[in-house]
Amino acid sequence: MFSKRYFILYVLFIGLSSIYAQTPLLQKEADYYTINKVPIPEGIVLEGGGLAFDESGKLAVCTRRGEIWTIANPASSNPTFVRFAQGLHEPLGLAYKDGEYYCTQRAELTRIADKNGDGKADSFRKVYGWPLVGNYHEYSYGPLILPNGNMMVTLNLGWIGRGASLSKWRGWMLEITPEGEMSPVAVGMRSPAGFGANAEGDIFYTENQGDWVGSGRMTHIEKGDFVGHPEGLKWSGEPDSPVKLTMADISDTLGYSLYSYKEKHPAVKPPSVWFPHTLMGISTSDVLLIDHDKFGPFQGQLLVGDQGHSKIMRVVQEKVDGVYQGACLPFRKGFSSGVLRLAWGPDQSLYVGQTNRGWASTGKERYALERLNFTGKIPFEIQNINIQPDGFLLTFTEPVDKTVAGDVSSYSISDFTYLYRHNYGSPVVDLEKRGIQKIEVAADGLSARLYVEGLRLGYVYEIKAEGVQNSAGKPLVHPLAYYTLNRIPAGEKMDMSEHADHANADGVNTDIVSPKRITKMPASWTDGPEESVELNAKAGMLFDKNLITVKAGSKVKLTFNNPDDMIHNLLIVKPGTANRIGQEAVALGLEGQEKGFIPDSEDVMYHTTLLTPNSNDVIYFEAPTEPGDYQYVCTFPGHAASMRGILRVE
Ligand SMILES: [Cu+2]
Repeated sequence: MFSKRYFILYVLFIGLSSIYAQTPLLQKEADYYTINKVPIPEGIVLEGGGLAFDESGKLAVCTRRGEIWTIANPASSNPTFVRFAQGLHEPLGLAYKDGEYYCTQRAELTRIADKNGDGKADSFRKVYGWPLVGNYHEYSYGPLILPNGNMMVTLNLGWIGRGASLSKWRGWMLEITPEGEMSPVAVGMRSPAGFGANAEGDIFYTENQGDWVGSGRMTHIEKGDFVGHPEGLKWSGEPDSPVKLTMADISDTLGYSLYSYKEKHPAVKPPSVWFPHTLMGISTSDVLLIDHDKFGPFQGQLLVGDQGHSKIMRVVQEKVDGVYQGACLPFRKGFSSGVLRLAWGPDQSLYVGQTNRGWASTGKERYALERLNFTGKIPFEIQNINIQPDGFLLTFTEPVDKTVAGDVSSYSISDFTYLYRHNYGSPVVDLEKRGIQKIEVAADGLSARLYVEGLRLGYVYEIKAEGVQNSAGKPLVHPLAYYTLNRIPAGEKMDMSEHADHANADGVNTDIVSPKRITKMPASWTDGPEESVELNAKAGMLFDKNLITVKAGSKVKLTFNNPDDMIHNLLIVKPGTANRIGQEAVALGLEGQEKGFIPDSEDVMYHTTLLTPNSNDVIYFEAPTEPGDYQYVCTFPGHAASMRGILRVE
């Protein structure tokens, strides 16, 4: 629903974004957060599997080589390392509580203490154990200690060319009491290397791209959830399983997103945040709440590590109708090795445990321990993103220049989703560039509300704000976010009356002359049409039918009514071409209205004219002789994503 003015801005915006892409406008992350090495003495291979501070401020690091090192004065230039324990089986998580360490080895959760006070562990007690078959990929993580003292651990799937649950509870999150009683919590995990709680105490785990996992993601875990990988369902028949789904319930349904699978099985839990593969990171790791105000203007938000990209991302979330969703944003890159573990130090700086053994990382060192310190200078960032009934509200850490922040050419928005299938990863699918219909900048300059029509549930929204500047003319440090949409709140929508295209909008060509639009029944159809079909436009950029079936080669009369308050058209296109034709229609730019948004393409078989509100068009055509799922689509800019259906030729 673009006015002429918006068309001009849209074209401008396409031009500007390519200029921005070439200009080094990004401010330096290091001006706000500095990375500082904790010097590791020669001979210690500190592949940081887990980090935990005791009450004295001493840091303990468990390593993938089976040691635990305590580090006194880790913020000093000469910290003291003591080997506290050794001989553990690749511990990948460490926690500290009441004078004892809790460490997850491959096959058990272990309680470790120094009883005689000599600085070295002398007490090792199994809290709970689980079987292993010895597959290299059977990693175990945790524990996360809950406020009630119970502990959460997660068990990685094995790998045999695909994720496989080769021993009991692989692919699960388990809750274990200090007395060693275990209850399975949730299943469907593949490589759950990171998990943590938010400010409300809700638990989130991160997943890496892989089989059945289209891209990195973070999912809110509640008892009884199935989060996507079917292998762990091998154990759902166990008497204490809270999940009733079976492996047979999950089939490889190409082209179907995890979000839409939820409609089949309510136990399916789609992620609260997708981390688009390569665009944001490639291997999500630890999750840590920013639980204090000494780390910049992001208290209450989450930090998520990325092993392969040697960086840390920031996550903002909100709960809509009881369901979490939110966005990931870049935060700080440039660590020396693969970022695996995060922990707050006593000085409220962030300690980052790193390793890249087995998985190469951007930071080339084999292992590292670094601190991230806030310089005290507030970065100009997107502070938060909140869903609106009709778009997004972006909040900034500093007042913006209201003129540029109110200009649609300062932003670009696209949406897409991922396939849910057995294959390793998913391409970005169903990508659409979305128009922004209107922007309202708050009087204080601290937020901007972006109106985006036709939001799609289960999709990821790439939001770029490359043109936004603060009052000093500086751009955002990171003008990029990916928002995962699970719910749209009810509520009053923005008044669009000034911007709506009403009937008889000028410049609309309502009588397109084209050989693909036959508006009079051909004289040769002496017995009339063989099939008559009728379609209506529906509010919300939809057709009233998603499927129409006709016989191959039949003579069809198609009536398209537009009782809606927007302008629409209808194109019948070859199978699988609706996305591209929709994009080509947008690319017509200023010519679009004159051409009825009908791209000059062989893939467009038939079409109507552009229909203003309360008008209709009747076209006659012969159905293709080749059976198949042809598509019909409205190519008015911004509509093609949702306004489409299948013309099934049998
Ligand atoms: Cu339309």
